[in-house]
Amino acid sequence: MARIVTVGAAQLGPIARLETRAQVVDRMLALMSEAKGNGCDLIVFPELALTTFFPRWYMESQAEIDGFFERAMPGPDTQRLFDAAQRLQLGFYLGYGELAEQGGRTRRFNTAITVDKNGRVIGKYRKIHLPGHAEHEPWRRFQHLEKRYFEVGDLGFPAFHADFGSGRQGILGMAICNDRRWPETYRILGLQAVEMVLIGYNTPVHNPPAPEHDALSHFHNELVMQSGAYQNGTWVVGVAKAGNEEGVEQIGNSIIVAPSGEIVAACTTTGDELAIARCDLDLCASYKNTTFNFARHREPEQYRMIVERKGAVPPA
Ligand code: CDV
Repeated sequence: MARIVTVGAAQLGPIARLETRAQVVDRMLALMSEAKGNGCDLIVFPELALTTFFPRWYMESQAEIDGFFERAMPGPDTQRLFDAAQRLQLGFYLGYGELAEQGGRTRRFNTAITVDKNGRVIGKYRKIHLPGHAEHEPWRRFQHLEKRYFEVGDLGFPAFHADFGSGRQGILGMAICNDRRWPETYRILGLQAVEMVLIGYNTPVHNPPAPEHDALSHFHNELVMQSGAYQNGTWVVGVAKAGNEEGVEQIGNSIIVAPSGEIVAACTTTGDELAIARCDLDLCASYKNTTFNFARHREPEQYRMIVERKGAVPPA
């Protein structure tokens, strides 16, 4: 039986700084209902989906910063998402700021979880590639202080099994925003035979250190996810928090990419929107067993020699 999994890319439009978690969860529940009505098995929300993208502001008060983090998952505001998953028999990916008490200290991560249709967390990932800066940089139109507010994720890139029912099992992986620009993200998951990579993001159109890239923001968004999908024979679902959020224009361009590298579904607005695709997980094998048959064609020994040499061959 074909392993067809119907997936919804649940893009969110802007979230205002004063918008409450409860208001955002209401918007997410509306997208979950729509997804269910369209036969979805899984819905993917953006990075830091429960609040505005707070790293755009320099804040000194730890209490204010911590107001953007979740201390429990599910917590009082997010329990409704888990209940809806069970009621609708619909899994979801959710990005959020995680505040964890670990080893006697408080740690903060940019985190994503995947929850199955029984409301059980089946995968957890903490963002590894943190972009931006750690100190206030007043020359920027807006800040990008992920290096200040989060620690580098400590869970690696774990692939995990998901059961969609009716004999449809698959191997999923997660990444968050800037991770999608790095080939290592997909390759590490590819080496674990991943069949679908779920990615939420918040990407401003304007890149303060390199404004010459602004006009290419959609092209680069598609380029990295399409090549990551093709080169690893996997589906990729990339979902934006989009639109003008607190004066910062963010790209939408949420897409679902097939293992061929082709975009098979896309959002066309910068608001709350669902793009849906029927994803045949068996299509991955056509790439994993041929062009990207790692066991047959990868040459890790050769790569190691190049890495150990640390740079180009010295001039003769
Ligand atoms: N949230 C992000 O990781 N955003 C980055 C921006 C700063 C370029 C991104 O790669 O989209």
